[in-house]
Amino acid sequence: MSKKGDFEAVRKDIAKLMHQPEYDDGSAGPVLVRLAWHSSGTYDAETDTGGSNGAGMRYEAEGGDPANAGLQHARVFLEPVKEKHSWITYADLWTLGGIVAIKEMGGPEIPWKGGRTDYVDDSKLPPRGRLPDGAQGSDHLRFVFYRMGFNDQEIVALSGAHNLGRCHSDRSGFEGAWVNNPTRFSNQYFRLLLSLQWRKKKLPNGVEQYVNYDEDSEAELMMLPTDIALTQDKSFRTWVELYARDKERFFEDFSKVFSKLVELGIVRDEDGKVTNADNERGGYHA
Ligand code: ZEM
Repeated sequence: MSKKGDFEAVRKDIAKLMHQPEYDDGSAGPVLVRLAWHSSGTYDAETDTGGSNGAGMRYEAEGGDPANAGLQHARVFLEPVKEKHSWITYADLWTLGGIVAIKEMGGPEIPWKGGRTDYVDDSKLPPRGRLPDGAQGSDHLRFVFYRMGFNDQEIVALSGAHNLGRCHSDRSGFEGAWVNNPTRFSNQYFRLLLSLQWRKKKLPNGVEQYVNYDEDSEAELMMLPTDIALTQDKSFRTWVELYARDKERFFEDFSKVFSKLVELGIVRDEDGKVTNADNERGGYHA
């Protein structure tokens, strides 16, 4: 147990659980990043619903959304940290988990502040279906990410997270990793999007994705239809090209946009204190 508010102690314990030799590519990092993203990415700016406040994924309505399949692994990885630092809210822990994971995998430092609540406000619950569908194209990406309040540049920067981790046919139906070293944060994803030749492949389960046919590469790599859409849309492509050639710029922009992502729906006063989180009523009310 640490002192309430000692996020440094929490960060250290999250960093320690990164190494998971039995899991996927040996790291809990990628799935932790996806947990942070999915807990935040349900936000709708217009109705001010969804977002990381409330940690709604603990409950079936949100946790059982097919888009969140597999994220229980991330939540299980973080459970010992919650047990040790019981004062932290899940909403803070899940967003901080992604921030620490990115840093541990060689990515940028990302500004993060605590203060999210685990109180579930029924009037703020997001309906299912708000997260993006990898089988779609650029119109869908704009529809989903503009709803959260992001622009084209931010959509492309955020997509750079696909440097990390992989698709699992038993979770999303897609299969494989985007890059050869999926536990190292870099701009490789953007470089491969432009440098390899991608062709459509139908998997045995009927799902269509793109694979490269570069015979020299170590393994077959993949892209989602939404990833390929970034190279086909003129406005998106400009940013893909920039991030492919300028890793520093990608790191800088990714840091800003990921920080914005985990703040969606969080309101703070001048001192950074969250003003729209009810932490007295921490539990779920149905
Ligand atoms: Zn993802 N993502 N994502 N993503 N994502 C997957 C995996 C990961 C989309 C998507 O459909 C999928 C963002 C944006 C978008 C990560 C981070 C971020 C998978 C594979 C799919 C299908 C899931 C599986 O089978 O396990 C779509 C359509 C997106 C729209 C642009 C954003 C934004 C992210 C963070 C900033 C990460 C880290 C993974 C790898 C997870 C893992 O378990 O390895």
